[in-house]
Amino acid sequence: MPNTAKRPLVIVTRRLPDLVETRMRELFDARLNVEDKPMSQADLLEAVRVAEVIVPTVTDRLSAQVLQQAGPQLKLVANFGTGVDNIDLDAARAKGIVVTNTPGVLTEDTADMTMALILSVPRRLAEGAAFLKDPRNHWEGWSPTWMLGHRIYGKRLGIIGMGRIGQAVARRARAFGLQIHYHNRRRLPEDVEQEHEATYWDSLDQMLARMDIVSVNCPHTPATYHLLSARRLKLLKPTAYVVNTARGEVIDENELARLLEAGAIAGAGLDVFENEPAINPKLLASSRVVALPHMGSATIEGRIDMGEKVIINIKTFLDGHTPPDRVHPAMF
Ligand code: 8YV
Repeated sequence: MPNTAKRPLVIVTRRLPDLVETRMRELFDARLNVEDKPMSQADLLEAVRVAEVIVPTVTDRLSAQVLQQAGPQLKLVANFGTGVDNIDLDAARAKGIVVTNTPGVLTEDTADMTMALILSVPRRLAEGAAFLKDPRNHWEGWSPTWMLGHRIYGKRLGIIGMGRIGQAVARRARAFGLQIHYHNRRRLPEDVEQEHEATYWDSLDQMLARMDIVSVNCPHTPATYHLLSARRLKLLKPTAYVVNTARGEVIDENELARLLEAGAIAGAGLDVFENEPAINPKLLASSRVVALPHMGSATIEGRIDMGEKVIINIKTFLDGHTPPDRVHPAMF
């Protein structure tokens, strides 16, 4: 007897890996975005009016204004991504809409990208590669004082946000001989601190003034908006480097660009920006900056794992259980 039970309408806002989309089609009345054209505000409004489940990404703003217009049938927002700053969690809760995300499966990939930036910026990797690729340049061979960067081994790394990704960065950075320092909402348990040989700084100001490299690995929340404010960025040593693979909104991007242009900060490795996809042109023009288009978790394995987590969250919820990756506003 064919299963005629009406399948839930699941609207997926962006193109997902084939494997994931195929599975979704099998399980749900899945409305997919095969062109991968980002949804407009009007598309999002239409989606929340008809969908039982919506699967947004970082490019979809589910603001209070959008969620307030959601129909009574919308019960779950299953975010394709760990960061949920694209969703107004309080508005979702007020509408009785459950929100889930995809933590854990992109931790190692994002930590790898963070480490790649920590290694590449001080050593001017992108500059050297770009020099050879530019046909206008003529390399005359090795020189003792050319393209000199700064040593990474033995330097002080300050991690802001010592969650899954922050700790995965610490593991990698220790292997490169970096000293681990961190600032976090709460101090880590002693055994975890010891595991990372990490020094806790209750004062972010004091940590910033003493670090050689600062890595932003905290979520973007009202409390972390411009955590690296203009005032705090000025605390950094002129030889310091800033790396951000979390969210651009955590840093005052215009001030960072100004300080880099003035030579008051040595360099930056940025995978995220305050107003993506717009990027302060000074950052792109600066040879001190390695800028990447939000690729932190951009591995096929990672994106398939994220999709599978979304499917598990939806199925568990539809089966009447609490999804494994339910997000509570208090978590952020
Ligand atoms: C995602 C990310 O690819 O998970 C996150 O928070 O920033 C990226 O890994 C993006 O959010 C997709 O929505």
